[in-house]
Amino acid sequence: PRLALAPGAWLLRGFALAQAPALLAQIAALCEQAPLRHMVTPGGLTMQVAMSNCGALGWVSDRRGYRYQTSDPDSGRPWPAMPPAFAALAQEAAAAAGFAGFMPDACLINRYEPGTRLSLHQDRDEREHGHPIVSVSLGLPAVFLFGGLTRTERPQRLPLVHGDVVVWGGPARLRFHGIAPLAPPEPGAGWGERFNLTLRRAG
Ligand code: MD5
Ligand code: FE
Repeated sequence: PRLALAPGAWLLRGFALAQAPALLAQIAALCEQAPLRHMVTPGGLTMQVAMSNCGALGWVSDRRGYRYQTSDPDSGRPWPAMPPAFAALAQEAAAAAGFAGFMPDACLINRYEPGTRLSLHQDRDEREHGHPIVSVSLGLPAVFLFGGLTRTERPQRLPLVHGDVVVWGGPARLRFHGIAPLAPPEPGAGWGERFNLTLRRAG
């Protein structure tokens, strides 16, 4: 069942639930090849979210700016290949939201610990903005901040839980968005952190 959040934005609740254990195992293996790290923004701030990438292109930030590149700046090696299951999941989710033929070439792996936030921003480092972005939530829940096309529009708050997939395309592709500070786990939660996979056509 798909829920329209806004024109071009579709929430597929639980779409990745069956594959979630396999996705988490693949994330752990990828992060042995290309460890999670806290990147620095062009303004000199260290990001709270820890990041890595897989696929032909990976998103990086440093004092010189934001960009996609084929190698991991920490090791100089190419990013690990994107697991076929990641690309297949992204393609199926995009198709369910009406974007047939989505072929991601970049997967950003975001890790949020309790207290971690991601401030309001737009995703505009990709070569073309005509492709959707597929976002997979795993582990601890988060409150997604879904803003407008200007920074000043007050964001809507959308809870995202383990297994949720959101497809951001068309007119939603350039909306401002962020993540509110992650709440500490409820007693008995199965996880201590949230992972988000963000699958894109960057090149
Ligand atoms: C997250 N990550 O939950 C989010 C999921 C990022 C990032 O924001 O840049 O790594 S992607 C959410 C997204 C992407 C593109 C457009 C919109 C949302 N949107 O229109 O709201 O860690
Ligand atoms: Fe973003």
